[in-house]
Amino acid sequence: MPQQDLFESPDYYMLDDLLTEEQLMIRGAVRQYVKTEISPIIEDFAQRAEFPQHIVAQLGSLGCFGPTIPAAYGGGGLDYISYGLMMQELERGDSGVRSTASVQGSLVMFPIYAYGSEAQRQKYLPKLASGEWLGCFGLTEPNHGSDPGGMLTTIVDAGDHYVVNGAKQWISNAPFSQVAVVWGKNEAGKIRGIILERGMEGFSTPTTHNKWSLRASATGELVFDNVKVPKENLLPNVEGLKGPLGCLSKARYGIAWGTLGAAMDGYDTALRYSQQRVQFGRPIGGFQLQQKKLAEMITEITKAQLMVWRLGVLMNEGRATPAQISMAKRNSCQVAKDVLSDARQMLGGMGITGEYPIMRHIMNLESVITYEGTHDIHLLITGFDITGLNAFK
Ligand code: TGC
Ligand code: FAD
Repeated sequence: MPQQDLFESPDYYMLDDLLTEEQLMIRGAVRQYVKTEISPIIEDFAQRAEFPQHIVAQLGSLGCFGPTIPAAYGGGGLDYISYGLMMQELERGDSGVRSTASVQGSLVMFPIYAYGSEAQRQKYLPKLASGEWLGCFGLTEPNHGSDPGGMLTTIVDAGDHYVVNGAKQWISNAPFSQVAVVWGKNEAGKIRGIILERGMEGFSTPTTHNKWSLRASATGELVFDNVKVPKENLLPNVEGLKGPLGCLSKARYGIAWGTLGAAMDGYDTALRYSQQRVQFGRPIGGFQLQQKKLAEMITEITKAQLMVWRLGVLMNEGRATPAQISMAKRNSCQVAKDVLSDARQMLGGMGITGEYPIMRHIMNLESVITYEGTHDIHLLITGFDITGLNAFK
């Protein structure tokens, strides 16, 4: 059985002073939800590699889907720091839970809101916001991951409908989704987005098995075999790679906050363990080597907290650049990986068990550091931004 969830978030620089009453209340509500509904079940679901499908409705009623989408469409109408705090708390519970919310809010609801017709907004957004429907986002293909611009999926105009052909791989939520936002090329080679629904003939979502990471999140393929899609399902207001990349900016921002939640959980667990675990007649937290680990963990977490808070302010002002978001996503992933690796060592043998969340977080982060742009790709985005020289191709 996992330990009781006693999590307290570290706040070494009193950053809570920078948060509004509303933001603190939202964080508190999601934290409480994670303690009561996620922590008691998540280890078992991860061990069984099963998606806890019942959390979709719970996350919807808590307002975790599309928190920045206007309330008129079922969203929360909240600011970006509130959104970040929600992702932090969800990922503190499990990266897969945060993934479910990131995909639904930033990768499915956002494109329908930002690029969709009014009819599409009315039809899809309220059901996605409430969790009645789950959505997924199909960009990556078997032969085009970091280089999505080379995608082979096609969306061809067939008169009174479109025909979609191709395949997407590594798609979060796919096996349980009612709705898929899919990116493909038209006859002119231009990237367009289109909404597919479960049940369309020729559309299937096979599950991806044998993952050692994100085991409590469902991953699958999207296979399109001459799928006939109504004309009104095309997203009318965007063309080109900037469409899907614009969605990724929102999701990457959420991950920058989210992975810090996992890091905080590692630090909090290791700190508490070090005060209780006695070796050589003393709590191990009294040994210098363990204090070095804890001191470096809290230093890195504090630096990263400042970075994501400032990024949140820039997001709220509409001034954050994609490259700034890349930097924060990359940094938070690295901080989380380093903190959790040290935390695992501090727990000795107990660190590899499901009694504590550490090993599950470590495994999850191997996906998080890869999806939404790999660690290398985000470094190259920074390199391009500061030098003006493109090192991708
Ligand atoms: P490039 O020529 O640089 O850009 C094409 C157009 O896009 C614009 N753009 C952006 N727009 C908005 N937001 C961004 N973040 C943007 N980045 C670029 C750019 O200005 C340009 O616009 P325009 O008007 O000139 O056409 O494109 P490129 O082909 O050279 O590729 C650049 C690169 C490598 C950075 C990009 O393709 C990339 O980011 N690759 C990584 C792929 C990726 O992140 N895939 C994620 C798949 S989804 C996922 O992983 C979900 S996991 C979900 C979960 O479970 O949480
Ligand atoms: P590749 O692009 O083949 O990269 C392999 C290696 O080469 C990496 O280290 C990369 O950094 C490096 N590399 C590539 N290009 C360069 C370069 N120019 N210079 C230097 N190094 C380079 N995608 C979706 O569309 N929707 C989803 O919901 C989704 N969910 C996912 C869930 C999970 C669990 C995982 C693991 C992935 C998910 N993805 C999703 C896909 C994810 O975005 C891709 O895996 C990721 O973008 C990397 O693509 P790739 O796996 O094809 O790796």
